Amino acid sequence: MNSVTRRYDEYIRFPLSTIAQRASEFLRHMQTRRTVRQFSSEPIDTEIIDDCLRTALLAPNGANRQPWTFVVVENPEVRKQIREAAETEEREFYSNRAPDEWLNALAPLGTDASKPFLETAPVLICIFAEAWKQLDDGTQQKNYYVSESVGIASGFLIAALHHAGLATLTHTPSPMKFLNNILNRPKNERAYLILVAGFPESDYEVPVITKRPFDEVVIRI
Ligand code: IYR
Repeated sequence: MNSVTRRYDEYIRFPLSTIAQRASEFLRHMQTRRTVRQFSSEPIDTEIIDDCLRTALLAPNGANRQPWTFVVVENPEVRKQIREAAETEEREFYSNRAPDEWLNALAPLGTDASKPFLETAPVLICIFAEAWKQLDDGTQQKNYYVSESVGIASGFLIAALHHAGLATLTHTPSPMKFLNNILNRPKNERAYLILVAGFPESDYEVPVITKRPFDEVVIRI
């Protein structure tokens, strides 16, 4: 086999009782995660966001190409531009593009075209998926499982931010091409997700939702 390997010596083998305890503690912690749509403007230290991003960069991904770029936007002027462009797309989505079926599906969430959190939250992490790389010899190198890889990294990032004690919102205005223009990203990168991060506004309320029953979605054979 044409590979270079080394001993995996970071792996920690816990006692079985510890493994069970850790699994249930993590579950209990993740059960407290909710998507937040109203953020306070309280700032977050750069180092905290950077550590959460370092966690995201550890995600498993296709052929270890790490086909992603995370643009951290704190600058109020840039956030204003992003809000304006996103709301333009969203107004079009809510009033024309979205079929009634889709609008009905969103009704319980109470969302609309107004996206003030893009300016109030202290941090927007704009995540780009890299379809291919431009090599020095001028050729293009394809990346693999790009959506899957970036989705997994985004999941790591959401879990890391929640674990740290911060709230997030996955925001996907569609189309998101405007992000390439505002943030000056090259054409081999596709805007994938805006992850809004910060602290929930005080007395923030969440939609009452339920999760599908475990036995309906987990099948053991
Ligand atoms: N992007 C729109 C609409 C929207 C779509 C889905 I699917 C959601 O789960 C929530 C919102 C918006 O952000 O309002």
